[in-house]
Amino acid sequence: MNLGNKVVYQIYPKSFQDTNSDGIGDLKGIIKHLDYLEELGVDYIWITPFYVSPQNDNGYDIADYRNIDPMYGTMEDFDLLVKEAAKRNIYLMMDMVFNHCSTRHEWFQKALKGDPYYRDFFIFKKGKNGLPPTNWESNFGGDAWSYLPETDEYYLHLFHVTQADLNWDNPNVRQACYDIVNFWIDKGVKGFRFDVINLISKTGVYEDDLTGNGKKYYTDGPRIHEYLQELNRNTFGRYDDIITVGEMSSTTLENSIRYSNPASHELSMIFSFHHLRIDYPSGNKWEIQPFRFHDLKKNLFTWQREMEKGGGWNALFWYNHDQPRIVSRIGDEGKYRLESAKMLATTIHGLKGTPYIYQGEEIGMTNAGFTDISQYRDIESLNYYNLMRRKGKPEEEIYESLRRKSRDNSRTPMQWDDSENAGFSDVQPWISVIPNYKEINTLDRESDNSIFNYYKELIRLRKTVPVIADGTFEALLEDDDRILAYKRTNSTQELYVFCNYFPEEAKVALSIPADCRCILSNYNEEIQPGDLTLRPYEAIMFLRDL
Ligand code: TEU
Ligand code: CA
Repeated sequence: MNLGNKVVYQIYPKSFQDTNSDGIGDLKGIIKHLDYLEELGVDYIWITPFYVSPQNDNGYDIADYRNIDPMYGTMEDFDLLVKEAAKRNIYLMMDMVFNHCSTRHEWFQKALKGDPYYRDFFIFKKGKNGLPPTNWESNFGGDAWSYLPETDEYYLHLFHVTQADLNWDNPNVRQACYDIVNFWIDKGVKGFRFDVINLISKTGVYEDDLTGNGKKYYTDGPRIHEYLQELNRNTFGRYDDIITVGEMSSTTLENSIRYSNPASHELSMIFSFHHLRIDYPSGNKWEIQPFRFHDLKKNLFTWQREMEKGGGWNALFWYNHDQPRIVSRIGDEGKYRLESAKMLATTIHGLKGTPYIYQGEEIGMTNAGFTDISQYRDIESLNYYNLMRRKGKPEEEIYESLRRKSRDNSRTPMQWDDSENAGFSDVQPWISVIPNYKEINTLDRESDNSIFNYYKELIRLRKTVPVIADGTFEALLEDDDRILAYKRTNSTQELYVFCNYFPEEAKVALSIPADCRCILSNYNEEIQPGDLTLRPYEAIMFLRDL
């Protein structure tokens, strides 16, 4: 399959479209907008978890992997969604959360009752002198272990206390996961996104991490490649029309190549997050630091170059449901919202890999702008707020971090139109709508100049200009302080991409061949390839036939 000309659209169902007036998005809401997605031109929709779940982590805490949470609809709705999407050449990518399951899952419930078969599905350990077995921290803050007085033991949870880690070293756990994947394949699913999948192989060493938070004892663990190959062999690897992507938390380049090189028979591609560490180099996401443009270029370019060299494949993205909106983060959500949103899109959609668009990105949605803790819903954000309050951090500083970094920034309702609640629901939504929906909404696609139409054009170009899908990558102007630029080449074409990341003008210190023609400009102009000076947040793509 040619992964280079596919585009994936990510849907956070809870915030996409409500159709039964409970303030929560649902599967019928996705069906309602399939024409919109077809108009945009995407090939796959990745829908974040909508299985039965107590929703402590908005569905990433799964209690039953084979049923739809009634809040989202029924299996009939799901079957209809698959069918209606396929009519529009759109296929479903399901989110598989196999590092952990909800403590409400029957596996964990049986384990708690002492059933030895299910006890071995999880990681139970004795404490040490009244303390947890190790000093590891949960990714959401606080201990990674919770105490069970009944048996005087702790269980491991790398995320929320209600998300118990599964023991992948147990072959029964692996088989149970493969059966789930096959269940969804039989239902017509053509893609899988595997949540934090590089954390499933623990080293088996349970000791204090004296230099970190425990990550080194479970990231890219000793049997990870073996497990992914086994997963591939037993499930999607039997078909040639299924795509997969692994969410690879803090992985290395070397492993990224192995995970996604077709010769390893693991996954089609991976999400790595190094290019998003650009405003928190320390690794503490709540820290507020200026955006480091050179770090962004260095990380993006390194991954482009090295993945190409090693035969790996990148999933290309700016953000998802765990990250703030990119236009607010490194673009300009005010005066240059249109220009900067299009410029950022140009960077991603010209690169080598498979682009992902997160719902609302295609209309330039902004961060939430919440001002009170009562508006936040995300478990990580609430944990952070409570922990910091306890530590005595000034409230203003906590709010500033949340305002910039909270995962809720990208989880507010999709802004469909300028009617009440942005057309998302006719009742008060589960999380507040951003008041700017009156100006920022999908009705903008009636204007040629809209961000939506620009994304549509980027997708069309990827499907019609072969060098975008298959060209090699070469960085240009690497030391430039304002411009991100690169070149893609195949046997018949050259593509040049120039992006100005700043509100000041930037002179392009490079001349490109005179027979280049401009195929895209975020200022809507036919730009000539001569001496170039980029205007604020300007982006240009030039094509040359060889
Ligand atoms: O995210 C994994 C992950 O690395 C993030 O949770 C990250 O630690 C956090 O967002 C930093 O702010 C995946 C899902 O995308 C996320 O929504 C889930 O909460 C998490 O796994 C647990 O399943
Ligand atoms: Ca609903």
